[in-house]
Amino acid sequence: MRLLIRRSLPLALLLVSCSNVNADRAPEAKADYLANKKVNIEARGKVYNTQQWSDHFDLMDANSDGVLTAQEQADFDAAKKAAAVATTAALTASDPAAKQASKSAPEAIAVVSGSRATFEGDPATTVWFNQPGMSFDQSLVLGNGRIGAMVFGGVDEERIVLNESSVWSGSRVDNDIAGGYKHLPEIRRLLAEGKYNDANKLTKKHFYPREKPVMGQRIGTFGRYHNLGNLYLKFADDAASVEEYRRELDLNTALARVNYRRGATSFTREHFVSKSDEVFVSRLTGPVSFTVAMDRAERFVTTAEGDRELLMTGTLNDGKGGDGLTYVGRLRVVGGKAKAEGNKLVVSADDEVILLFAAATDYRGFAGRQLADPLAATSADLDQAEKKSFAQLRSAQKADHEKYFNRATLSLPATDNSQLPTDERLAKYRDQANDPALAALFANFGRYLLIGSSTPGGLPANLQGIWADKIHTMWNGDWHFNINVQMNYWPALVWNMVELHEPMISLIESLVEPGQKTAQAYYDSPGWIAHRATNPWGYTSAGMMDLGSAAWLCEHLWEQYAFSLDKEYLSEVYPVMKGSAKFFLHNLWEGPDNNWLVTGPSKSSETSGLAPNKQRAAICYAPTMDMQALRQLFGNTLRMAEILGVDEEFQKELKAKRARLAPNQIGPDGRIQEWIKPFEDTEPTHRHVSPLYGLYPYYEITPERTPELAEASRKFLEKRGVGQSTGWSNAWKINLWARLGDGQKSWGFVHQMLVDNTYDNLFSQFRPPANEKQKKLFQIEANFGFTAGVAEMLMQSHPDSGEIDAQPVIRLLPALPEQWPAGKVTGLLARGGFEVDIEWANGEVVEATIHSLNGTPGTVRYGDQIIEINIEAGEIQRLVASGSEK
Ligand code: FUC
Repeated sequence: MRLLIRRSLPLALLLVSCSNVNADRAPEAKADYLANKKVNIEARGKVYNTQQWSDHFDLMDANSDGVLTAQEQADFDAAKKAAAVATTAALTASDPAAKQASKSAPEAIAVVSGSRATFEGDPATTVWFNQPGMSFDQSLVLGNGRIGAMVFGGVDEERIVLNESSVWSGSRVDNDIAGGYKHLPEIRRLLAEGKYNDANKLTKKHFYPREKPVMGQRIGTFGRYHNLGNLYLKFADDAASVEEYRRELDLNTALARVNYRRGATSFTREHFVSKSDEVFVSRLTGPVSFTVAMDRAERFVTTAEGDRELLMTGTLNDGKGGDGLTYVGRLRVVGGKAKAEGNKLVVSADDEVILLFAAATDYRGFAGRQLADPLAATSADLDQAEKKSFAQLRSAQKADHEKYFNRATLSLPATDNSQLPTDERLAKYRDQANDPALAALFANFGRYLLIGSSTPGGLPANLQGIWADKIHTMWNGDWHFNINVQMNYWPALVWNMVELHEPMISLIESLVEPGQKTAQAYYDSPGWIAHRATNPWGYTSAGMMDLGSAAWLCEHLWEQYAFSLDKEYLSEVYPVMKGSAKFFLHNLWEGPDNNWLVTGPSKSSETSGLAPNKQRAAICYAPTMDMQALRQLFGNTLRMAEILGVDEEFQKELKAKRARLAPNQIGPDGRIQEWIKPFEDTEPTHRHVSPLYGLYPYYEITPERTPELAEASRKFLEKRGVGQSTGWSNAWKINLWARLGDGQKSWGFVHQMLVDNTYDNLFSQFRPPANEKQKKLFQIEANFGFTAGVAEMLMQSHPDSGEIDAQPVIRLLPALPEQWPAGKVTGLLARGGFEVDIEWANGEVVEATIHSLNGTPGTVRYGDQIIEINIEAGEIQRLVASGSEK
């Protein structure tokens, strides 16, 4: 079908009828996740049972090379023992508050009987349940970018998990150990000679920090993101059975609502977190009578402040044996009657009562509220909020949320399955029910979560966004940047939430100062560098050696400009970009192959190749991803300098060295090579797909301009496997297959994620439940990667190549799977300053509108049709299918 060009105001878009679609199951057979991993581990000459594998896996990721040293193994065993002792102690503790906090999950089991509530709402924007949640992964998730709440909705007892984005232990310390550079020539010589074992040892010895991130029970100076606490509402006993229970989250307005009837009485509870007013608000309607309490698992005191306020406060571990950051959670009862009883409040009301909750810390760092006195600040927040009516609070919060959420929409065909409560809907979907709208819901949920966990001026979304129910968050709930934090921000630009990308930019800027010290200390180098993971304390030290990940961060600096064309912003971030480029320019060396310039010691994220001499190239030189990320970094830095008209000499250096970087290579088996030589994979189905960085998120590999490399990427991706993997790995693969233009393969991973990587409340699950004994784990980046992937299937706007002057191309429906024959997406942002709406039916565009934001010329591609766009800022170009002309 050809598209015809119509310039005018857009007509009202047709509604697409949502007929049942014949969806086949994913064409791929499910690989046995665990078996794969076992193979991977055994390929290293080790034998692990399932439990050991699971434990090993957790620890391995804190490591730089995937091998446990005796010391690490001993630390881990000790930590496990300590954890067991601590748990037993908590369970037998006589302090009722500690007991309360320790039993967390089973808390909210409630008997809900009688008639069921039925579906009302949009299946692409409603998360709902017929019963209370039993654990955080069944809760309704709320957030204002800083304060988070997870609502369980119990009828006898409501538990709400509370979060605040700066609740971090640890402290700022100098972790660098100077002098590694003295050994760089030797390490590089060993690498060039293929003596990987020796290079590995020497790197480990000279490139380590005073203290690296620790996991388990011990808190080091790196610190950890923690749960803030729990809020409990214990309702007065009522023997009447619960009818018409419904617990619902409306993604359009960010309101959580719990409704039910007991006997003749109806109860409603509404919850939201307001950005404008910096408070979490709950309104309870109906004759209510309940006790309010707050606790957390450690380091807290809760006291009643008068009859209407509860104050929970404490000081976190600084990781050096002292007190670190101070946090405060303060709750106020507005309306009804309230009376303090010990450290609880007893509340009752005939019609309604409102709870306001404020939270703050005294964290003062690169982002966040920068408060000296969180006690005073939370009081002031509550005083301010109390002056407003519920309706005023709600309308301000709704506007804050809609500002971002309504900029884009997505709908895919709904079916009978789409009408079910979300947990049943997922279960039936797993059992082969057809439900394209479920993918739309999951994608919309990613947009929702980004609004909830990111706010301009705030800290960026961490490994769990801002939502943690535990003190010991996995991987410290930090900012890992060898995939995770970048993936968190993949949907921000394309889904039209440019402002929410800002916390990511500040995170990168925050690394410059400590990263300059790190560059000096370890590399005797100008510029700045950081190594794979960071925290609010400016951690940049060596130890985790996948160097390319720091260059990867800088992609975000450029992309923000590519979408917004904001020159003022560009001059602000150019020095950051330049600092990173300077580091890498200084540290490139001429490797033994073809005079190519290479990085090293470095690694291809968290995996290693087996060299012909049977040595493992864990620490290596010129892993493919590094080279791709450097071509991108140098290219983008060059473009910035050109646009700003600065640094001519530096531009020349960048151009010259960029041309000499080791190129992408295709191995003898036809796959893109992960290392500079065609080493054997030690982990053929490893979750990282590092050498495909050049395909997505970067775009130096495209089917149009580099078809051989695109084909080699396809082969690489196929060998990495199509079955179960970590959430983020599957999410990345949605995007990669979309870039290869293969909608069916992308859909296979969409499907895989909905089957394997999704909790009932739609949080993404890191590990598939391949084995009951494996610990489940929530990591949020897969939510975001999924949302970005769905956009990538429907519209892409990257240039066709990594050439410096390559221009963006808007591709309509580049990877549409047959399972989504009809649908509508609006408000997607395209590079070059365009907003794009697409409506399609029978797998073809019915109408697309391209809205120019700043009058730049653009190119649209639909199949083999190329359409040049030349309109003024604010104008709209309609493209309608021939035959459906209006
Ligand atoms: C990276 C990944 C791990 C995990 C961790 C938080 O290191 O390789 O799988 O997601 O980040």
